[in-house]
Amino acid sequence: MFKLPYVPSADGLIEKTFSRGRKEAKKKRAASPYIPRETRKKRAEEERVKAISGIILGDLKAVIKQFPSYDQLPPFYRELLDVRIDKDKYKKSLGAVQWCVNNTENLKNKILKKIKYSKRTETDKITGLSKEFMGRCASFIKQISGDLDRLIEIKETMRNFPDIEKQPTLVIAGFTNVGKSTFLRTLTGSKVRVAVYPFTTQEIYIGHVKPKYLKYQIIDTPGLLDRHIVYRNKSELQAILAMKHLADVLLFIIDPTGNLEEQFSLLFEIREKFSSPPMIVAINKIDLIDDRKNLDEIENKLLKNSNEFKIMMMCANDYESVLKVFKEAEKLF
Ligand SMILES: Nc1nc2c(ncn2[C@@H]2O[C@H](COP(=O)(O)OP(=O)(O)O)[C@@H](O)[C@H]2O)c(=O)[nH]1
Ligand SMILES: [Mg+2]
Repeated sequence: MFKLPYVPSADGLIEKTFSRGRKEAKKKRAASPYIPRETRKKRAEEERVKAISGIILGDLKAVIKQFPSYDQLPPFYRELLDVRIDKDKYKKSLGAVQWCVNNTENLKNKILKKIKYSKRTETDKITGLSKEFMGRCASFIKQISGDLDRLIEIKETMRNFPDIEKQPTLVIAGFTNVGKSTFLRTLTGSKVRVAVYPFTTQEIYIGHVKPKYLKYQIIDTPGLLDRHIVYRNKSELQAILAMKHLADVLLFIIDPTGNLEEQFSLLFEIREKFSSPPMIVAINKIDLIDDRKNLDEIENKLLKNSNEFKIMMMCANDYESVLKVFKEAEKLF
């Protein structure tokens, strides 16, 4: 995923710059006993200004450069971030950091010039310039304190984003116990990865298959796509929306031994929410159905309601059967 920069807090940054400034100035003052004391003092203050500005500019430019800009984020992540933060504030905070960089840079040039053109005997004036620089830099940093805190918070939020790759993705939906996990396990083997979904208690499960050249990502989202939307809180809704950006193909699994009315109504709701990706409906657990007529009935009911999806029969425990469903899905990517 994206690499996130180190973001200092305002207090931390001030502390770090001043102590580095002190250290560099001390080195210069101690440089050589053969250089006149005033000259060493002047060089020391120059060095202090350079060290302080070097750290402020270095740290803050890295923040600006490495922080992903909101508009560049993949839509999936943007959707997730929207739950937590206001995007205008995100942009404003990055702008504020830039403002601090510009001010520090201008002030550094001005102060260094003034020190340079001071006589070395004007030690009070030089000390004053250096103090002025420190005071004003600290004030710049304090003014963006809230922005730095916000960026730290955004960074923490992003750090917890599920690490989802940009690959053709099949998302599995359907009621609990219909066989979603079984399907994922049978198809992708034991290397199913768990990712924690931000802002919800949900975990999502990610597996991969590579039938030929392309690698596909299969995602099982227990707790997200197994209930009606009306029961959702805001975070869950957002997570569902985010899923929408990820899904290239949807697989809706039905358990013919379960409550069909409920399952159908969830199916149509998800069909409506996820209007764009093509969808396959798999009627699972056919090994438990003795009478083939029952399956035909289910199929007919589905077809009567919509012809927007392909309907398949499967047994999620059986690899051949699961693979057949996946091959059908593969045609839709
Ligand atoms: N007989 C039979 N049982 C199945 C089939 N698929 C799943 N199951 C069982 O149904 C139960 C629920 O499956 P699971 O994959 O955990 O459902 P999920 O809640 O949708 O993830 C488990 O006990 C599975 O072993 C199937 O095709 N046939
Ligand atoms: Mg499951």
